[in-house]
Amino acid sequence: MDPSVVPTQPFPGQRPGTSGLRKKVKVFQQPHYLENFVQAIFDTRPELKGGTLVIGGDGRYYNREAIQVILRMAAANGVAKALVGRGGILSTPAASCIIRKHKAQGGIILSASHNPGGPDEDFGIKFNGAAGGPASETMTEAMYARTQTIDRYLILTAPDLDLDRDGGTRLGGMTVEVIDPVADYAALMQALFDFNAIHQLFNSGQFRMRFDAMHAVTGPYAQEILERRLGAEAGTVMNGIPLPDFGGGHPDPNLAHARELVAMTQGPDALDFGAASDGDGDRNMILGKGFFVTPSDSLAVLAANAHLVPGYQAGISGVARSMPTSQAADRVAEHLGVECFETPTGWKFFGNLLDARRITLCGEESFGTGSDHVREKDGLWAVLFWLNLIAVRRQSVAEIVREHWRRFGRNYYTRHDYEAVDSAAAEGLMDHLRILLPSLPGQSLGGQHVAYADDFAYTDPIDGSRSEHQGVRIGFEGGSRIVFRLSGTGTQGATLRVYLELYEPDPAKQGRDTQEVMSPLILIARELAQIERRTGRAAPDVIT
Ligand code: VG1
Ligand code: CO
Repeated sequence: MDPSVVPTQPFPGQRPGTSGLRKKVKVFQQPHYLENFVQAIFDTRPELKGGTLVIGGDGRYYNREAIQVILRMAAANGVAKALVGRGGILSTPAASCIIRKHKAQGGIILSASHNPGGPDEDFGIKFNGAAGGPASETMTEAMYARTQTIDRYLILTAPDLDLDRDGGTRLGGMTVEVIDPVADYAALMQALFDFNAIHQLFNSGQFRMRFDAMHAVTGPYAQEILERRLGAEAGTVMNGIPLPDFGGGHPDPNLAHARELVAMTQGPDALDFGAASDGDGDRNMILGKGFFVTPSDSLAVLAANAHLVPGYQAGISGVARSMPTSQAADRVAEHLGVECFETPTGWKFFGNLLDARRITLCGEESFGTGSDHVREKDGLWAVLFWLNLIAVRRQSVAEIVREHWRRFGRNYYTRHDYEAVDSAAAEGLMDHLRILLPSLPGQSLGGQHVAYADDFAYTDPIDGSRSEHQGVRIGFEGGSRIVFRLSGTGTQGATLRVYLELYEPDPAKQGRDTQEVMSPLILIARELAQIERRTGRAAPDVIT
């Protein structure tokens, strides 16, 4: 089984986006396409030679085929040991946990997260480093540069391995160990949260919940943790079997795509608690009885209550949020007297702050919350955190959040997405906004005074690296904000994201409908960016 050296040629466009390289399955299926990118990982991460590599994915279409190729390439590139999740399954947070626990040099995760799966849908691949977190921009730029000059890759000729049985085998000079994808992760959750308290909550007869795994990777994790270890009744986990096409849906836990679950938390027979996770298990949505918790509020509530949970009893060292995430967490940080950081969109920007222990909790408005327990956002972790809080505080989700608003004020928040817009039109819209920026401060838009307007740039406080053009921010006096940016995870045209935030300190005005409260800001955003004229869209495709 000598490694073959296969001649190849560069493909254009193998630059990782917000979270890895995402393309249509058909693009990945072209001869040499996957191989080129994987070889670029091995060529730019020399520590993998002689090291341990974790491999797994969200179970989507092409997951198993890709893993077999990556294993043969890992062996040919001198990796000493590969740890693979049984059935090729590893959620993103579990992969991060396993990299850290087994002191691996890195991991390759196959996922396009919340994007649909299937032969005509999306696939993705990302590399995580030894700390367990997504590759930094410096690393992904090096990989991209390598893909542009690549002329060969190394691969063994060998039959497919059986990935469905735990245990070790050899592939050339490499050991392959098929591991339980859930065990290490479940043990970590048990170390962080008060499982007895949650167990009692589930058995109180006073609490009904459902967890929607959306036919994606968290099914087996949620069944083990919620149903088996915590004693939730059978059937608590819905859509619990990972399917290659996620049952035909978008495995995206939000009000638009998790409709069935949302409906179960409404009406006379409403559940007390509903939660969902995405394709690769790193996102979460939290619902109470007739109540939706915005991810921005969720981060703020977790920060304010962290001391009630065993894993964070000693308090938190700091908080970070992505720039478009609402400023609700900032107010909590100020109250606690801890640092608060505003980073560009994408989990990779939290890694340095977590490693340096400057922050304990972090989150994004896009249904991502996490902590220093791993280096990825973590869907089930957030769900368990909420369950732990409910068990300890003996209050409903709505009571906990409303009390939070009374104390800190409410940051009304919504995001409007315009999907698959013509790329040139979307770029033109952003250019138009950038040109307007210098003239905006001091102006009045729709009766609101612009306090600042800029194109967000970030200097990492730990390594000094700089990231520019991370989104256009317009801040108003009083704390309202409008943010515009283009998505870095889509695979078709461009997606324009418009993020809107309005601060309301008065408890008497905190119970209003979000879209109604936001309507003046929405109008300002649409007019300022000339959304309809430039994109041809009169309304957003998805509102969250
Ligand atoms: C989106 C979200 C971002 C998140 C990223 C990856 O990126 O906005 O907050 O980190 O997805 O999440 P973008 O560039 O499309 O806005 V996941 O769950 O896809 O790994
Ligand atoms: Co995800």
